[in-house]
Amino acid sequence: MRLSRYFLPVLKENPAEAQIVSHRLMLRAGMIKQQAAGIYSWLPMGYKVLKRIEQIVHEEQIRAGHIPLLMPTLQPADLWRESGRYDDYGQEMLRIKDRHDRDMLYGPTNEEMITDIFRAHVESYKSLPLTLYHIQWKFRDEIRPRFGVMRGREFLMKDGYNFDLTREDALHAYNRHMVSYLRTYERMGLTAIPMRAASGPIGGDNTHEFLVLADTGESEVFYDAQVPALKLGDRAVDFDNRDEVAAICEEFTTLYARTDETHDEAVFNQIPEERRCVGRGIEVGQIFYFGTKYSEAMGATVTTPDGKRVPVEMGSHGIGVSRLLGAIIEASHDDKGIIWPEGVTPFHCGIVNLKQGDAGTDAAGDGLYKALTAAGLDPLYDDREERAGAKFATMDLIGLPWRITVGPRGLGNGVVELTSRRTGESEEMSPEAAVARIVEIYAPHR
Ligand code: 5CA
Repeated sequence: MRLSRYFLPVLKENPAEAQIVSHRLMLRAGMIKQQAAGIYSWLPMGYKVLKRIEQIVHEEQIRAGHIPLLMPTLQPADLWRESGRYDDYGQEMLRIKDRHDRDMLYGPTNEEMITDIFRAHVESYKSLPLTLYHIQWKFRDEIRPRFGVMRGREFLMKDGYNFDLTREDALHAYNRHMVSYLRTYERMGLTAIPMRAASGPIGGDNTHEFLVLADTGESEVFYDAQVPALKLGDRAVDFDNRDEVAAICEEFTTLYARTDETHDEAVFNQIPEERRCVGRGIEVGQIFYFGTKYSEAMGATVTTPDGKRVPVEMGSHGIGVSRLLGAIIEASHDDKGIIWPEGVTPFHCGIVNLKQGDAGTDAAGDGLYKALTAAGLDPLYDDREERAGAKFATMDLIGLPWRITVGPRGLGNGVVELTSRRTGESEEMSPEAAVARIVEIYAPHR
């Protein structure tokens, strides 16, 4: 994309309404625009990052054997009357009437609807195990929407639902989600720690939240200092292998890590004092096992191998897709702006032309742009008639991890400059070598 033709409405001033750095930077970098409390338009660059995050979520869900579908945002109230949650959900649920005076709602989650789909189409244990998921907008009429996309009213969630014959099978699905989430967050450059949590309105007795450590997080967290160092890395995981998946979950959940809801001071105090950490975290996902809570209420049953009919075992699993943009920025920024991890960056690399209008630099900038594009990458070429300082400030603000700077002086020596946004370090090299380096950097991310 050529910046001269793009729509990147950056703000010079700090927006007064933003209390935390991620909200401030998303507004300043022209990624979102508020339309009502907790409701945002996703401007082109924000939308691009949202799509990159969605793509990673899809890839990791599919890797774990889960199947995508798409359910609507609007739901009939009657489904929720069946589960008993229509009255329980309270004022967080946005209730709507259609022209026939029928009660509808904007879905805050989809346990009821997915159970309805299941009972309409599945009869036998032979169709199990089954995990269906979607990435769809949700609405929760939060009492205090704040921090931009972090606590919105309308927000994008990946929600998945497993259907299994036995409790053991459902617990394997739970573990499978835990492991696939670990890789999902790691690909986004995040350390998200699974912490034992409380289940709230979803229900069930087994649940973990995934928390990204950040001072601006809404949850208080207590953990062993060794936990954040745990990494899944590029281990190949066989998601059908129960023991292997369970062993990984054990590795990640044995050391102490809990939210304030489940914190136990006595157990915490058994950790050596120098390893006891108290901090704050952003909840970027949660997994639940709730057994037959919805299937019993809604009559979702399957036949067993010996011909009985039993309610199907279930769990649900959510990732806060739009919240993740805020969480990633909270975890990765400096005083100049955002620093995108390679896995989610809106553009792979920026190209700054220091002397727009000069035949030599224009040709070199165009050449780099074409070469990167031809290599399947997505560069952002700052070809505006602007001062160098303004161009650098924009690049630093929007946070592309790599920048190639093209100027007449370097070109005189046959070189351009490749700069890392994270370290600020620059290296001179030929334009061809710079392209080759960017291609190499992104190879693991494609
Ligand atoms: N049905 C279950 C799992 S699919 C469920 O709704 N879980 S949840 O309530 O924990 O939501 C899943 C994730 O959505 C949360 O971990 C959080 O990251 C995100 N989320 C929840 N509320 C909001 C909100 N108001 N704004 C942005 N993200 C949110």
